[in-house]
Amino acid sequence: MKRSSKTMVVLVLVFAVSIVSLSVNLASAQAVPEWVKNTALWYGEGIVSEGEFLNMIKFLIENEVIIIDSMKEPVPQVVDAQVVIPNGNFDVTGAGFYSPLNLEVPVGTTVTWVNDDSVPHNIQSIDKTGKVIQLFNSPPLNTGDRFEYTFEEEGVYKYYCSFHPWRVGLVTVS
Ligand SMILES: [Cu+2]
Repeated sequence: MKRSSKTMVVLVLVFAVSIVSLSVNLASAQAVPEWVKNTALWYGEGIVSEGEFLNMIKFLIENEVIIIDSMKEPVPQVVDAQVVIPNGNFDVTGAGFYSPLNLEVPVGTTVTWVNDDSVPHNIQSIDKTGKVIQLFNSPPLNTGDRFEYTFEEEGVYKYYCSFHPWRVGLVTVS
C-alpha cells in the first residue's frame, strides 16, 4: 500500500510539472544519468527520501534536461510598426523616402504613419497598377499628424501620397 501511494505521488508530480511548464530537452534526455533513473525507481520503492527525489528533479532542471518555458527569454513581440514621412519627402529630386520604404510586420499589426515633413501629405492605398483603392486612406496629414491602419490579412500593400505620387511605399504583412 505504501509503495503504490508513493508511485501515485510520482505520477501526480510528473503530471503537475507537465501542466505548469515545459518541454523536455530530448538530446539531454538521452543522457539522463543512471543515478537519476535509480533515484526515481528507489523513491517509488521507498528506498530514498522525498528530499533526495526533489533534489534529483532540481538537478534535471538546472542541467536543462527539463526546461521550464517561463524561464526562457521572452520572444520579442511587435517590432517598430511605424512609417516616418521624413523631412523633404515632398521633393521629387530628394532622397526623402518613407522610412522604412518596405515595412514588414506580422498579421494583426497596427501601422502608424507620422508626417515629419514641413508640408502636408496623405496616405492612399493603391493597387498593383497604381490606382487608389479604398483600403487605408488618410485625410491630409499636417506636420506631426499621424494615421493608423491595422493589417488583418497577409499580403503586400502599396500606398502613395496623392499630392506627391512619386512617393510609393510598401507594407508587407506575413
Ligand atoms: Cu505627399
